[in-house]
Amino acid sequence: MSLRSMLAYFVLLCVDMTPYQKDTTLKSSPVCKTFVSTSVRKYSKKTAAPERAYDSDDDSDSDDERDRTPRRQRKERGNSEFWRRKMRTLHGVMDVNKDGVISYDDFMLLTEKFASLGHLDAKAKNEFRDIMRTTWEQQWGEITPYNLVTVEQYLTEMHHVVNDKDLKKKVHRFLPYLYKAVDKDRSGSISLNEFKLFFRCLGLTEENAAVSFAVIDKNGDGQITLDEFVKLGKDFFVSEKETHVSRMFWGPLVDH
Ligand SMILES: [Ca+2]
Ligand SMILES: [Ca+2]
Repeated sequence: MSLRSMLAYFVLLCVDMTPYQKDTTLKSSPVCKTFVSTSVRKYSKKTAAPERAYDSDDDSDSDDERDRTPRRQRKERGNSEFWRRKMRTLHGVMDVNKDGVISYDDFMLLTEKFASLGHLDAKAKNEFRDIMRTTWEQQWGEITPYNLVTVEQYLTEMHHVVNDKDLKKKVHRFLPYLYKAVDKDRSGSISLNEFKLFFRCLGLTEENAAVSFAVIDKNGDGQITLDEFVKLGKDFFVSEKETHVSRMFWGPLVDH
């Protein structure tokens, strides 16, 4: 018997024995164990469903994990102080004029800042304004002077959203619009300079922008794609893991 056929025989033996491993001494063979576990891993890899575009890689709060958890064991989301800090941070960032509420005025002020700091011409400015209007409507609904969102309202609303199966899927729907607005030169990707300009308009520093950019640009190619932007932006809303990098999406978190 050649060495190759001996090896093949041994491998077959390992596979054949796996259902009976409990009763054999072969189960403790490290070679066999390694082979079997590698095969299982390879098999799982091949047959696993493709990763859902915007689901987190390492976020234990992912939909998949929750779907496998019996209903009675599921924990309500959005009760941790960490999650509340994140939402207060985003509220503060979106409140561009810092009057304590998010309103359409904030979005128009952001448009003005972006247009003037980014030297947008009239056409580009109009496009930016249209995108910001759509972004507002997607996230906040009606454009009226009475549509003002306080921090407490925002926390209550977002708590409801992340605990509602259907609403949670839409939590990130404004992000593609925002992405389009930040992609100033319409190249289809966001450069560090575009991102810095965006952060500057939100009252954040270039250093804040560089940190957030680095974590959002997951493949490190120096450009943020729509997928990278939406994926991490969605994780910001749904993850309760303090170690998850999505916490840096909107700059440093407020203290309390
Ligand atoms: Ca405001
Ligand atoms: Ca990238």
